[in-house]
Amino acid sequence: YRFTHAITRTPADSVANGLRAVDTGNPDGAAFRREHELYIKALQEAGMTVDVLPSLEAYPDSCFVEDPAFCLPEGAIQLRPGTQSREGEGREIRAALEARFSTVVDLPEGGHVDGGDVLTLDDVILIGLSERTDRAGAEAFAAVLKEWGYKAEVCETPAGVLHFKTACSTLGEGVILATKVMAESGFFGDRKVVIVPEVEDYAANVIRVNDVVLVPEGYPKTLEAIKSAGFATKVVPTHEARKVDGGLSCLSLRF
Ligand code: CIR
Repeated sequence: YRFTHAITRTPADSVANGLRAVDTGNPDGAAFRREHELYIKALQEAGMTVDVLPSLEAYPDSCFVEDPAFCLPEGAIQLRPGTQSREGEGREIRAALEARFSTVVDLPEGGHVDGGDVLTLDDVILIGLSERTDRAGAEAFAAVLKEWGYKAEVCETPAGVLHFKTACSTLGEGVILATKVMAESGFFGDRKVVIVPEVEDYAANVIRVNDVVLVPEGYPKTLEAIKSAGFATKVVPTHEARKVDGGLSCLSLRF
């Protein structure tokens, strides 16, 4: 969670057609862009240099740049998102990865991985199988990570959760934030887990950036739980992103 850089992409007006599990109304492009600016500002205030890529109308979900790539100090991996309308987003983000990394590799052919299914902990990288991430993709991805010297484990994302990280995040210092279902999954061994109060499940997706945890606006119980666990927080609005199942982590690649 010590980062110097982030890659983001401006939301397009076509985000109104973004994918969602439950329809609660379309996000508005202009309102989303205003929230996105506050998000970028929060990353900058946390000490990061933020690349802002231009919006892509052809890809309604393309502001969720976390899904088509994964970044580590050793290099970046161009992924293959596991839903047809997003598959081309990997190609679209390639140049931005190459501008920041000397090593950029492709997820080996065959499977699919969404970056939203990848949780980086201090000692292991967890890859959640989901509607988007299949076993072939997860295993090929784990093999690349192992080549780069990381421990990687494949786990089963609980049913009804879009992405593994929709329901959990790293707070840093060995502490995880997770929904009750995720906390009871056994994936986290004996690590310390702060549990998200049940009515606030959406707030399980936070990001630790350097000294601060960014928390979505409107989840006071989760905010309090994170503060009580000893973390500095900053609240960021994600009301538009939420309408298309997006959260704080999805909106950037951090490295
Ligand atoms: C999608 O369904 O792909 C987008 N509407 C939301 C992606 C959220 N990304 C993430 O959780 N990493």
